[in-house]
Amino acid sequence: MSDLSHLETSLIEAVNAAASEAALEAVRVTALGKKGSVSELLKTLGSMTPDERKERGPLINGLRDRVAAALADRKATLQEEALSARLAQERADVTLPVQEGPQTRGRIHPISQVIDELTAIFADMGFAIAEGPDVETDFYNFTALNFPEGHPAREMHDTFFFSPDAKGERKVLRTHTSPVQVRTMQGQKPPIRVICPGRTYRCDSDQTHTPMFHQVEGLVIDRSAHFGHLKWILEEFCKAFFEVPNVKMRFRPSFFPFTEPSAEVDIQCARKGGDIRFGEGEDWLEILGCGMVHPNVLRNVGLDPDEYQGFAWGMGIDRIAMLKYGMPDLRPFFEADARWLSHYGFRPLDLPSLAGGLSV
Ligand code: 2NL
Repeated sequence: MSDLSHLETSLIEAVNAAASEAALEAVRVTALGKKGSVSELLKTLGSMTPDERKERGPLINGLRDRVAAALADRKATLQEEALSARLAQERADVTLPVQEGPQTRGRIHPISQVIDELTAIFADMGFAIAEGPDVETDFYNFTALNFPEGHPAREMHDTFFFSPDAKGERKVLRTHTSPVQVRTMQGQKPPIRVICPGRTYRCDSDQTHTPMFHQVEGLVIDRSAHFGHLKWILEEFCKAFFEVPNVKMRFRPSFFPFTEPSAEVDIQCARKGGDIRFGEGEDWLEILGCGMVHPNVLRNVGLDPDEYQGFAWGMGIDRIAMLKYGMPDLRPFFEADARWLSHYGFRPLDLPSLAGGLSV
């Protein structure tokens, strides 16, 4: 028996001396592996007499169980020590800001943001959104809007013309969103209250003009819609959009072929340094054009000017976006520069609403 207890002592010592899981595995193989010392002892049981086996069996099995238990113990201890060492070394600073993942890194372009803001404001006043094609016929872009054939106003628009088609018709890239309102008036009966935001095109490119830009136009047609309603709507819009409690507005007589009378509208502002603020100060800034829909336009869409009247207005989205969000240059709007967008863009889940704030 002393040979067994001798073996046990030396194996247990080796187990407890193992300094790593790899060293411990080596000890396990020398004892319990296929050719291990304990396994070899177990093999001898087969050739013993029943009496011998009765005596040696429990001793050898006991030895195997105690060695296996010591191995398991040591393994647990080594794993615990390794974990404590890692925990002591790898520290997480829970006060660090959470890194932005791809889901939150995306940004809404300022033009999309401003269109969402316009939509929230005018939807609250009962307006619907209307859209139409970018490629238009001469009729929808000009003729229906009271531009006479060959009238110089057609040249004023720096129109992009397509080559004439088989029928000799020359399509255009729309120079304003007014064709959408013409289609709306043809397609539904008054009362009509729509705004039409969208892309517009003019062959013009410099510091303050890009060949593609964005416009929003509004249109109201009813039996008694008048200039007083127009002024109220524009005033409410300016207060809501620029997020100020009051703003003075100035209506100057102007000319558009599609409205009569027509006006250009300035809003009160204060210029301090490079900064501009609305609803205060003594300066004026032009932001839109408007007027009463010309009787010829009503006739062109099949409405009787003696029964119906209305008003319309139009303004540049890019321009009011620059004014509101202090962007000095128009060109980066269309350069798809991710650094510019991460600076001037908006978080995708901060949807503008009148209740929650337009630009929080
Ligand atoms: C401007 C001026 C304006 C309109 C657009 C319009 C549309 C129809 C009938 C009558 Cl269908 N008018 N639109 C009216 C006045 C001015 O835009 O300076 N835009 C940037």
